[in-house]
Amino acid sequence: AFNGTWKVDRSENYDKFMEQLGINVMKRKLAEHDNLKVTIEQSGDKFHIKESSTFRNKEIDFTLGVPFDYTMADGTELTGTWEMDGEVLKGKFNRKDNNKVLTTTRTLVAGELVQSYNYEGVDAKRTFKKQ
Ligand code: MYR
Repeated sequence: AFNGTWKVDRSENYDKFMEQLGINVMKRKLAEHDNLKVTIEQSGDKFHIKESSTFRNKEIDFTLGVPFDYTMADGTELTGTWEMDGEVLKGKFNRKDNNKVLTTTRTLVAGELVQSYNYEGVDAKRTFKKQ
């Protein structure tokens, strides 16, 4: 059900979230307009993700429950795991530089893909429309 190409439509509190991550104001301004597009191909518990934005194009493979490394667009390295909880994808990642936890979820709401983010007490949300 997550399969498809999803284009970011709107963000909530994303600037505050990035600020909490320590991303400087110039990068945050650019990131607000990153035109993020995520293509998700799921087969069983394996996912292939194509991420495209004004920053980069990147492909990621992971298996539910199996830890993997991911580098954020600002260069921050994470390691962690996605798991499925009912209809919700739940991700728990640790920053490699300070070991702090970043959690994220993906869920389908009324035909849109909603991704939530939390880092050190700050929540954000980005909503994607199917292309
Ligand atoms: C994926 O499933 O798309 C790959 C793994 C994603 C890991 C967590 C993503 C957190 C992204 C935070 C963006 C911070 C702003 C630069």
